[in-house]
Amino acid sequence: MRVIMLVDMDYFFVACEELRNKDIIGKPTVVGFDPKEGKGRGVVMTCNYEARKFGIRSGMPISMAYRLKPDAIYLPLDYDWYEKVSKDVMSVIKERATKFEQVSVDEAFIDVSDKVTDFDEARIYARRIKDDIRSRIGLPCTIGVSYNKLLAKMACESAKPNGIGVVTESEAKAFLEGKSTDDLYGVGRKTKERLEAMGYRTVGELAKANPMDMMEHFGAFGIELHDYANGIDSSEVNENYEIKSISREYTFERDTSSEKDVIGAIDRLANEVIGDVKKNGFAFKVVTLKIRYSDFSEHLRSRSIRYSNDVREIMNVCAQLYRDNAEKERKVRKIGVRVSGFIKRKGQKSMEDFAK
Ligand code: DCP
Ligand code: CA
Ligand code: CA
Repeated sequence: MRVIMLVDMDYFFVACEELRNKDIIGKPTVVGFDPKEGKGRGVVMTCNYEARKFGIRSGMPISMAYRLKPDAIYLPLDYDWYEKVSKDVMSVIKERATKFEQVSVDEAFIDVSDKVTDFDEARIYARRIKDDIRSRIGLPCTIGVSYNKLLAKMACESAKPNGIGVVTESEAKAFLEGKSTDDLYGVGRKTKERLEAMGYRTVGELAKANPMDMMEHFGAFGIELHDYANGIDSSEVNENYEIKSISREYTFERDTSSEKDVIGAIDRLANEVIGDVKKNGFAFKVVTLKIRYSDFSEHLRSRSIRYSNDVREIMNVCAQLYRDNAEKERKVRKIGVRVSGFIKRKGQKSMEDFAK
């Protein structure tokens, strides 16, 4: 039996603000762009449930939120703080998981199949995780529990806020039946409209669709949708693997003692390395040069710098390391350039794109 959970923090950014400012607890609070007395541009990133009572929602123009509740508390975004809290939350969740997959700042899937024997135990286990997060971090969350990711996510949505939602195999059909199609993973406004045009309004109706029909309209995604509607999702909780370093090596055709050759190789390698660094949205803190001599002995030299994603930084540090450390009388066979000590650079996050 598989037991999958989705842990999602409640009203996350505002909850983070509450952690460091007890005065706002219980009062309608919005995190987002400055409303400037209703003239502000930009959107609401999130708001607490008190603010939601007035109709305020994530993604809504901040000016509209202001019209709905001008005397709510409006706070600016502080990603650094939310990310710090997020890290702490994730490490608490991870401790209880066999497999762990973070899906956003405030949300993670875990596989706990080998921690419990049935869904009664799973509910108790979820309660323990919830209590851990409450007592160690001080924040509320909601946990969805089921036998696959799709239903764990949906169970979580239904149990918000501050809840635990369990959907067992025997409950799945009834749970799904009345849901709207856009409650299914991957169904947005457009797909929902297309499904409606085909006569499917609820998940229950979609479950009875002819899979071939779905295939014709949506391709492989159609089959997936039909599976989802029937509570079928075999995807695994994927452990996020973390990139620790990025490196490239170059072996000279003929061993060399020419500084010009070595620096030239360093520059080319640095250019390749920086491509991967940027693709991942990283900045690095450590630069390492590896030198292998013709007798196969190897020397590694590293230097810590201020966070950077500048190719010239790699070139300069490596050139310096080479000049300071290389044994000039020996011939070099191979050169390696490596960067490590990453942080994700800002401006690479989808939520910031969303904020623009
Ligand atoms: N967020 C964002 N951009 C979005 C949606 C959300 O930057 N389009 C941010 C603000 C949220 C956080 O991510 O606090 C988590 O998003 P959720 O969708 O999980 O929403 P909340 O945690 O705010 O509320 P809920 O209690 O409904 O989960
Ligand atoms: Ca959340
Ligand atoms: Ca979330």
